[in-house]
Amino acid sequence: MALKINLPMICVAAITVFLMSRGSLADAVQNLKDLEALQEKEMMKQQLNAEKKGLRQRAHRIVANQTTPEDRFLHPYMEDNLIRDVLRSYSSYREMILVNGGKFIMGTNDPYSPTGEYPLRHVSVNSFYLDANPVINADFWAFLRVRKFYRTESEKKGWSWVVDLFLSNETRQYYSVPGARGWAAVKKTTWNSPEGPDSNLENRWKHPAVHVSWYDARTFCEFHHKRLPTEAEWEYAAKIAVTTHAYPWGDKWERRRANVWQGKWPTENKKVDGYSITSPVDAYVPQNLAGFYDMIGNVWEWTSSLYLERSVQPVPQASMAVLKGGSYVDSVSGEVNYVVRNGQRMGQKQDYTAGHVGFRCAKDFQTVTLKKTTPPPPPSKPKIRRRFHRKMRDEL
Ligand SMILES: [Ca+2]
Repeated sequence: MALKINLPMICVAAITVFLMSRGSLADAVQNLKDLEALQEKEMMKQQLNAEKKGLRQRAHRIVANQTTPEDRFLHPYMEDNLIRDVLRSYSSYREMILVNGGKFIMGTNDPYSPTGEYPLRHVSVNSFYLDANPVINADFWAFLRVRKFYRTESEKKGWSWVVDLFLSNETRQYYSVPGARGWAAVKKTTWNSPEGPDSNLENRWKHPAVHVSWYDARTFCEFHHKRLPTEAEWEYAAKIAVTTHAYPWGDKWERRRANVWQGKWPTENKKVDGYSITSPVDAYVPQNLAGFYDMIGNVWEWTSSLYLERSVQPVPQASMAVLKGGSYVDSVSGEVNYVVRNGQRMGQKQDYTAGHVGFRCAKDFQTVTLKKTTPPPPPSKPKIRRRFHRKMRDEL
């Protein structure tokens, strides 16, 4: 019986043998995907470099709103979560933005400025890194888990300032002492019980850490090999794309850009912006082109600068530090507490703690210089074995 030769079968067999000899098809597809990913990464790198060259006076990164679904985050109160797992799940909240140094205009022409902003002047800052958002509760929790014996200022004092409107009836009756202008000094209030002993941080891990003093903020930053920004650095970063304008995005107030107070202080909070107390640090889109979140509104932020009444004869007030940005208890018009704007400032003692004060960290920019690689020494010349040559010559 003659064997029928089927041509397609031979082709399939040949290809199969070929593929078997070169690895499986799946491997080949995977290799291709890897290569494409590598190419894409390279292209992004080139694009970023091009952007850097075009944005010399601005920051290097432009960020879109990157709100992540809540279920992707690990919550510290769950006992079996290790610190590193919690930190990893909140890693996008620890980004720093490189700000290229330069000059900008700071201050006002009003010699009687109540916030001491006089005079109007040119200020220059060196390049530096600044946190893209205020430090969040999850990171502060992790810091205190590592520094187990560190006690925050409000824990040491045993109380902190809270807006009276946010207290429960029980806390108001048994734990609080009324203060001025709608505030109350509340016992057992600290970073993880922000409105008194019956409050907690549930659903607030992405909110800024509050009830932290200047000392607490400085200790946290130093723990992460960072530092607090100066007032000039903070304001330069806020104004990075708009120079002298009132808000990080321009001159005109825009709704849903910052968490401030709407309503009659201190008894009414309409929360038109969606939040009555603090808000997640990425609740709104970044406030400027550089990608900074929550520069104005939400919480005041500590700086490393001393609070100076800049009158004609500046008088340093050594026991106070500058806070920037305004908070959820401040307003656009100034009818309620401070006017929220880029240049706004407040002075508080370094041990001051309250529910509307947080911070973000900065870091020096150091130019990375590549190490000079020394070229390998030239190959040494082969030693001439004279005796051998002499012998060879003799033989010849
Ligand atoms: Ca609000």
